[in-house]
Formats: sequence, structure tokens, C-alpha cells
Amino acid sequence: MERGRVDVKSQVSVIGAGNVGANTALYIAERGLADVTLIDIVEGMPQGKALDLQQAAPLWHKGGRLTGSNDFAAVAGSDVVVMTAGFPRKPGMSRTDLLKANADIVRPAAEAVKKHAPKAFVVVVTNPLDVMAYLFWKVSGFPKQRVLGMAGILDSTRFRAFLAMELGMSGADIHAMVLGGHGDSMVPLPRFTTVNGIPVGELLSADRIAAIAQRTRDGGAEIVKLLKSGSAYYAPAMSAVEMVEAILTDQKRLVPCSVLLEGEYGLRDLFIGVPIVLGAGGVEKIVELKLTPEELAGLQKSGQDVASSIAELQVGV
Ligand code: NAI
Ligand code: 2OP
Repeated sequence: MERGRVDVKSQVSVIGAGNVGANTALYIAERGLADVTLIDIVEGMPQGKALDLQQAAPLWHKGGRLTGSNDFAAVAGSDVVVMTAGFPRKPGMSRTDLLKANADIVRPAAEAVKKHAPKAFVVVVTNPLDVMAYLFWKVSGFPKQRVLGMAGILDSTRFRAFLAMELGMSGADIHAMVLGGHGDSMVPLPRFTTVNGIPVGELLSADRIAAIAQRTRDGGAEIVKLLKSGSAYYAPAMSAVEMVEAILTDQKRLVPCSVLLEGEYGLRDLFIGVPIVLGAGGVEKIVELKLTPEELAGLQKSGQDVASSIAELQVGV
């Protein structure tokens, strides 16, 4: 696929046409990034949503084809596959129940992508994120550069949004880094957070920053509580599309993504959020920041949490 030419269309498949999947398709189409195939198990639903989006396409003047399918084989020809199919955690469901239920969805999807789209890059969104990204990588047998989990961009944009609200300044000027697993032990890094280059500590007290970092860790749960059924989807979909765009247009963004570590940050054989360079080669580089002992301990604790979930699922054997 030749990049950087407006007359060459990329192809993205989105597995799971629910809230995150449908909005991922919407943002991709709206940015004119690629043709999109929506795939879901529910008969008629991905076809209906794709047709609805296709009818919106003339209004954003970008063209693009949107199709729907109930067959995983429809991923054929994809440059990027976004994996969003899966259940959110429901009341009464243990973490282990969720792990098993979503692993049963991810495994066949990864096998289908391996068979029908063997050259695709994969952005995994399904929770629990770091474990499902690891599972997708393991089952697909894809090179580690081509399978990534989406969470760090979402957690960082939440941190940015909360800081922007507190400061009364534009979130566009706030640059933030949140590392670690997508869960309670994620690691917001105020030391690497600036407002247009000004360290955030110059503008806010340490207590306020700590409170906003905690709100960031609880960011997903805050929305679940408000929605009462289901979880966040606009910011998650937009975050996944940032990754798709970086790959398709070779942006070489420096962003936190969940990727396979093989000794970096003292962690190995697990997926976790770290800063990477993301471009046409997928994970082009893992950036190893010099962390303080406290920051590193936070990341390693988060790594232990992810590793124990992987062990629980027995995907590591
Ligand atoms: P949703 O319930 O709106 O959509 C999920 C879709 O998956 C449904 O349309 C369902 O029919 C489909 N599906 C279920 N089994 C399938 C199968 N075997 N094959 C194809 N499709 C299947 O849920 P939503 O809000 O879109 O979330 C999707 C997943 O993304 C959840 O696991 C959620 O926890 C996760 N998530 C992860 C985030 C992250 O930061 N990594 C952020 C937001 C959501
Ligand atoms: C979120 O952070 C539920 O992972 C999802 O909103």
C-alpha cells in the first residue's frame, strides 16, 4: 500500500460494531482516512450502521466506503484491524469471568485476522486491555511491532482534559504521559506533563495534581457510574483513531501504547503502556525514559498486576 497519496485508499476493519466500534468507524470516515468494514456478531447491525454512516459521508465531503459484515473473513485486505468486540464488566461479574468471556471473543478474531489479513496492523481495545492485546499477539503470531493495545492515549487525554478544566486553559496545549496497565495501577507522570512546555508543577500545587491524577485513574469508572449501563466510548474511539492515523500516515507520534516488553523498564513477556514511536512500521521504537525510583516502582507494580492476569488466563503457556 502506497502511503501519502490521496488517491490511494487504505482499508480498516473494525471488529465489534458497538459503541466504541461504531464511533471508531465514524471518526475514521470523517477524517477521510480509509474505507471501513464494520464486523459484528449481531445480524444486520454492522450493515445497518455502515449504511447509516455511508449516508452521512456526502455531508463531510470526504468520500470513503463503509460496509458491514457478520463474517470475520471480511477483514481481508485490511491495513489495520481495530479489535473492539467484547463485553464490559457487568454487575456480579468477577474480573476472571470478564477475562475468560473476552478471551473467548479475542481468540477466534485473532485467528481470523491471522488467516485473512496476515499483513495487518492491529489496535486492540477490548478489556482487560493489556491482557487482551497480549492474547491477540500470541494467537496471531504477528511480529510484536504490529500488535498494539489502546489505553495510554485515552488515559493521557483524560489527564489532559481534567488539567485543562482545572487550569481554564486549552487541553490542546497540555501534553501528558500516563504509563502502565489500563487499570487502577496506571501511572500518570506529572514530571512529564507540561502546558506548552511549562511544567504543570509551575501552575498547580502538588496536591491538586495528585487529585487530578487520581481522577484520571478513576476516569473510566466515573463514566460507568454516570452512564449506569455501558462504559465510555467517544474518547476511547477517538484515541484508537489517533493510533490508526499515525500508522496509516506514518506520523511517527511519540505516544503511550500497550506493547510487548522484552526487558524494557525491567519487564518482559507482557503488554503494558509505555512511550513508543508509532508510524508506518507500527511500534517503531520503545522509548525508555529515565524514571525516578518511585515512578519505576509504580510501573513495575502495574506490570505485576498485568502479569498475574495473564497467568490467570494461562495465555502465557
Ligand atoms: P458494546 O457492548 O457497545 O460493543 C461490543 C460489541 O461487540 C457488541 O456490538 C457485540 O455484539 C460485539 N460482539 C460481542 N461478541 C462478538 C463476537 N464474538 N464477534 C463480533 N462481535 C462481537 O461495548 P463497547 O462500549 O463498544 O466496548 C467494547 C470493548 O472495549 C469492551 O471490552 C470495553 O471494556 C472495551 N473498552 C476499552 C477501552 C480501552 O481504553 N482500552 C475503552 C472503552 C472500552
Ligand atoms: C474506560 O477506561 C472502560 O476501559 C474503559 O473507559
